[in-house]
Amino acid sequence: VFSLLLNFVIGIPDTAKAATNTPAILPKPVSYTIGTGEFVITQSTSIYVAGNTAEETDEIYKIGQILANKLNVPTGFNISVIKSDKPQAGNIYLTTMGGTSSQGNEGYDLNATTDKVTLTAYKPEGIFRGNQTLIQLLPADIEKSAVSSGVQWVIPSSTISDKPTYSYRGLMIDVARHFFPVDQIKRQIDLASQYKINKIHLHLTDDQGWRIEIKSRPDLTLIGSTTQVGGGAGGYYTQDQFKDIVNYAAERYIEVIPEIDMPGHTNAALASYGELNPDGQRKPMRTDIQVGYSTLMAQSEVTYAFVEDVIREVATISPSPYIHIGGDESNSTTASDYDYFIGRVTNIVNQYGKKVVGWDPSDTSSGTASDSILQNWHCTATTGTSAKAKGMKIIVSPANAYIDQKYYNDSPLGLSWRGFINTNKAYTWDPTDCISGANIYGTESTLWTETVVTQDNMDYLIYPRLIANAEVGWTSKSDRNWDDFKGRLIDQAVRMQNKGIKYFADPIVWVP
Ligand code: TNX
Repeated sequence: VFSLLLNFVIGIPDTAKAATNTPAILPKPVSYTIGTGEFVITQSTSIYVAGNTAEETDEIYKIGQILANKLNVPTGFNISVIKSDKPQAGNIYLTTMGGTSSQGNEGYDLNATTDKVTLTAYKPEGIFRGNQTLIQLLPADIEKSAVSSGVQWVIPSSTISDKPTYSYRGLMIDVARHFFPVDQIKRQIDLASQYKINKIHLHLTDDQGWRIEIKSRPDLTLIGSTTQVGGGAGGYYTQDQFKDIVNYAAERYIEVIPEIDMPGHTNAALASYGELNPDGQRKPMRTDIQVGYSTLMAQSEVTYAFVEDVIREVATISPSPYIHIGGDESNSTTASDYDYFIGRVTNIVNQYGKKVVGWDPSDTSSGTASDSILQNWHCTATTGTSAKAKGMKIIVSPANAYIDQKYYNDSPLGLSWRGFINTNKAYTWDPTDCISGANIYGTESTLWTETVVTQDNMDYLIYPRLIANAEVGWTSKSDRNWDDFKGRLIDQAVRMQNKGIKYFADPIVWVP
């Protein structure tokens, strides 16, 4: 009562107070109880790490360093990481010792007392996910990129047990329509990891641009990368830059899935190599946003020699078990050519030791392998039925996950062919709405970038909708509730600001 009165007198709004007393965790954990008292991080706090093997300890040590770096910036402390399974009072302890297989790869248990903070997981990956929760338990200033003095770095006594509902929770970034430099992609990966996103799908090629160096096919980047939607300069990632992105993501326990979109969405390739066209002539590059006009020649061996060069090199630089082969909107490919093409390319991908992901209707091809994954984006009654019958895993990307669409009619950015997707729409759905009774691997939010030019544009469309989608993938349907989510998202505003995210203050959440 006294503190309420004090807040009233000095004018701290109730919401600000709620934010410090009841940390708003996004996505919502399986269970969370707050106890009495709190743990305080001070300049003498260390992070203790211990794994079941020396190798695992080394891995957790690196995760501890990422956490220490994060904490040291706003606190101004010099928190260090210590390899030891005997944590002293006053410290944070990250360990897989005592973790159980029931936690799965990403699950964790977090126990904070006045004495210490203990995070236990079955795998180091679970510790990384748990650290994101730990950070959300601290005051919002923990997200600042400069020292914030006078803050008490408290973690309320907490008992949290958590693990995800779906094991694939992805974000696709289209770097073909507009190109984004490595640092901007890394920044989005880092931000997404804080909401426990664990897959980044890079849409590397499309009609308007080819964005990945292929050494055996230099014209793909010499010619095919040189422009983008609207006629800007475009660009591409060298293979070393791509590997750099992959490593950066891997440090955050995020898998990067590269996409080479085929047989449609291939104008940049057709513009780079004349031999890929029926008349042997290079197509002009295009900077408009039409879809469905381009195709590789499904009946030409020249095509498959090209595809093999590309897949071979991508397979070499990409550690993911998957290569996404596109397969969407091949409106200029006949049905039988499409059927044949998907089968041929599936074989090539498999020969290079990778499995296929494809947009619907790639699952309908007679050549689709049962260990291929379907990305079901239409989510109609018929899309995905082949995949289901073949026992394929399915990633769902319904309109609710189309974060390239406008929020509202008057949104300055975004397309609108799938409707307006405000934050409520991005939250109130379930993967089983897309397809039921199937083997759903998880969800993916898609940032197509026809209207996205700058980093701020990306932030605007991604946030807060990615947070909503992330909770749909992580938290079970029965634990999800719009009003509860909205309350936690309201608290998240100051954190997003502190992180430097130029999010859209959706009026359905932040009442103007
Ligand atoms: C359709 S969705 C596409 C993309 C466009 C998007 C625009 C899908 C698999 N293909 O080529 O960028 O619409 O929203």
